[in-house]
Amino acid sequence: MARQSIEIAPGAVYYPGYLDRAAQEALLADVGAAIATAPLYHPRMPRSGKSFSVRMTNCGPLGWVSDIDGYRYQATHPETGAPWPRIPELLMSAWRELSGVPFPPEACLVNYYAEGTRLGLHQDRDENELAAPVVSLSLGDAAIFRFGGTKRGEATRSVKLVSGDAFVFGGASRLAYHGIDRVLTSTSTLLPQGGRINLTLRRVTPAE
Ligand code: MD3
Ligand code: FE
Repeated sequence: MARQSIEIAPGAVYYPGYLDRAAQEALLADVGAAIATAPLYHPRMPRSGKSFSVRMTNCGPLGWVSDIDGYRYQATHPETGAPWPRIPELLMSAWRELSGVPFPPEACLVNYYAEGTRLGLHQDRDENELAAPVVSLSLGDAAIFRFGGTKRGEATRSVKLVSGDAFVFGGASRLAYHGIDRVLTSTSTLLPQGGRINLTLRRVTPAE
């Protein structure tokens, strides 16, 4: 299924066009079903309680949440109290194909970017199994992704992510700073309401 891969930095491998249009539509249907059970919500920043502009939900045994008390993984949706829905099989198979590790992911964070939404530069370090990469898939409108080093202030580069692209961040890139500068509105017809969905698969607890 993967046609091409480009290592943009050690451990950061880009698979442009990983999912064709039919696979994107199938995945979107699965994600829509997950969102119907586990609604998108606006997480809040620790301490300040300020809302993220990105809306989020999760699939899998664990989901990443953020509220005024901090960031953490938990087994239930913060608003409904229900367990997160299962990770769709299409994503489990993408993980098997791309992650390079023999154990399954535990969390799939679903980020929804409406027009004008950004995600500031940050590291993903709430996971206790940093030997596993983060596998990311993009659906819908394109976005400008920013990727830097493992220290704040190091040089960054921009990559345009389009619907169907996959990215794997492991090894020396697992703790790289990254963020979404902007969504390029009306660049995809996949989401009827527009905007962009990003799915990130993660291992949270130690595998052994
Ligand atoms: C590099 N999501 O959910 S995906 C996130 O498009 C997140 O929604 C962005 O950053 C999005 O935490 C970026 C690309 C990505 C995801 C995880 C990474 C890049 C990463 C983890 C480590 C290094
Ligand atoms: Fe991140």
